[in-house]
Amino acid sequence: LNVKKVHRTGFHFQPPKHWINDPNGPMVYKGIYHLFYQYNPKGAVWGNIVWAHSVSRDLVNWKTLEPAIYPSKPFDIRGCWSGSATILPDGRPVILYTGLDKDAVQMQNYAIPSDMNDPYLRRWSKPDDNPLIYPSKDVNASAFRDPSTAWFSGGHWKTVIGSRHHHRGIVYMYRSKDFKHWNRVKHPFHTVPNTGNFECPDFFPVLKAGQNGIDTSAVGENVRHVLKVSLDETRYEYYTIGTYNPDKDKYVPDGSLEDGWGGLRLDYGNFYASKTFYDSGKGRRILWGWANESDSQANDTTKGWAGVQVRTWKSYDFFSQVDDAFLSYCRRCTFCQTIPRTMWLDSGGKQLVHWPVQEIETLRGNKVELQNVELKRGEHVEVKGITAAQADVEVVFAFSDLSRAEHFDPRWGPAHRICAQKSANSPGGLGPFGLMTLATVDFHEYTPVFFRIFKADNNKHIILLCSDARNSSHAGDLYKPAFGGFVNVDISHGKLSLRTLIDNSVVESFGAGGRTCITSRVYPEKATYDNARLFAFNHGSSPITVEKLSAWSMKNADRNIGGTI
Ligand code: DQQ
Repeated sequence: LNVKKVHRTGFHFQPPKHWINDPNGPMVYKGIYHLFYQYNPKGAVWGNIVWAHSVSRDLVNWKTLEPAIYPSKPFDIRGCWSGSATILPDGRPVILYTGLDKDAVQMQNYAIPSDMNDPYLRRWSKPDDNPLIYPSKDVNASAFRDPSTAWFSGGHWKTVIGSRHHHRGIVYMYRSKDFKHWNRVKHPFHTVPNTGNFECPDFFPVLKAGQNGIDTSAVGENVRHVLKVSLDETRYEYYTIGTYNPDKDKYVPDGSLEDGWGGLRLDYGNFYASKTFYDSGKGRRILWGWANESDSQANDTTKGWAGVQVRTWKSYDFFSQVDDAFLSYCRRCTFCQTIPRTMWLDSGGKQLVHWPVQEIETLRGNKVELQNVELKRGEHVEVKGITAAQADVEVVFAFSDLSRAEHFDPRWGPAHRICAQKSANSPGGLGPFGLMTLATVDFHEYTPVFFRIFKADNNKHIILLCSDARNSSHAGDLYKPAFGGFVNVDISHGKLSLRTLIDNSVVESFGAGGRTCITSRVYPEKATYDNARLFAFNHGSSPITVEKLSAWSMKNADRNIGGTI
């Protein structure tokens, strides 16, 4: 397999070797963070899935422990798939996960720590009264998985599970008085036609005001609720914000901004199977996502322009032998988790905002700054003096003439399609301007992250953020999509901010303070290590100013097998 060392990440979570996928059961217990994740201990492709286990005191440096949950019982002999952790009121953690029996029937099991005095919770046991939830006849037993963190309200524990009926996505809710005996709530908690399977549902409260998080069981006047699902077919995730009635167990999503199936994307790039947890020590909600190499039906539409040869995950059958089709899907198989993000409700109440956890800043090393650099049409400036292949960049762009924004035509279609049609090199009015990351000095390879500002018929401005991998690598047989998302932010003060974490094969960007996030996985051949450069650029006809740019070399995080934390 073509797993290249230069593409290993320096500070994104990645095991020393082999395949990883979904983050599972993240939690904090007695001051130690636990991250479990879907892992193949035997190879660099999906298969033999166990719950690998790592612990950390700062969400940055990790110690790898032995797998916590692996196939050993009739109720999980064919796989220990995704799930979540719940901290019970007396402080004990419980894991809910999906097990597959010998016939590949999917069911929900629980596991508890074998030794509560071990601060690392290395060993987990699966009590004999498993499975807790077996699929009833009217449930699709091959699409019944990924139990969420349970919450307690109205005298019951509740969890949601992803499923489908034919092509209709379904989130089921189950209720229990004692965490042992679970019954399905009659009405589906959420269901949408023509979506395909819902995976990894996550349901949690967010405070109406401020950036703090709140316990998963919180209800009341000061909170709204968020439901997120991962769509198996597109490999994208969507969320809605809505109102949850804990007595009737009904969730009613707001009719708000829509990118698809009535929801918004958490991240517009390589990001899947995400999961949040409440960090009780620091009072924040933290989001983990899997930075996969995904593909989507949506991206099929860009194929014509991009000439990218793509294959969908659909073509891979979980139960078949790994075949050529899969290997060509999994181009580099250097999957990792995104940087954990603190997440809160935007002050307008219509979307979530995320931002890399503050602790990641402890890896910042050498710093360089640019101030008030004007960039006229076609100009760029190099950010010298940092390790551009492994860096953290924060920049504020300023512009004065909003009248230069081009007219927006609604027929252009979704954001990613506009990013594919209007590349970083296609001159515009206001924009494209942004960062050229992982660039060779001659711009033969580069991954631009940039804004474009348009004006709609109603005189409102439309802001687009793109992260375009199409020129990221000379290697041919790669999935190199142009990703894009609209940014819902007021620009009347003439400024837009961007933060990008660059990590060898990851370009993880946060537009306008984390309102629109895009993660790109890229595999440059030449723009690696010291050959990678970083530039700020403007290809719009209107001049812009790099008001302030701060960039730091990023040190490696410690992700050792041994060691202490
Ligand atoms: N990955 C797990 C499933 C989940 C899927 C299997 C999402 O539990 O639905 O590895 O990536």
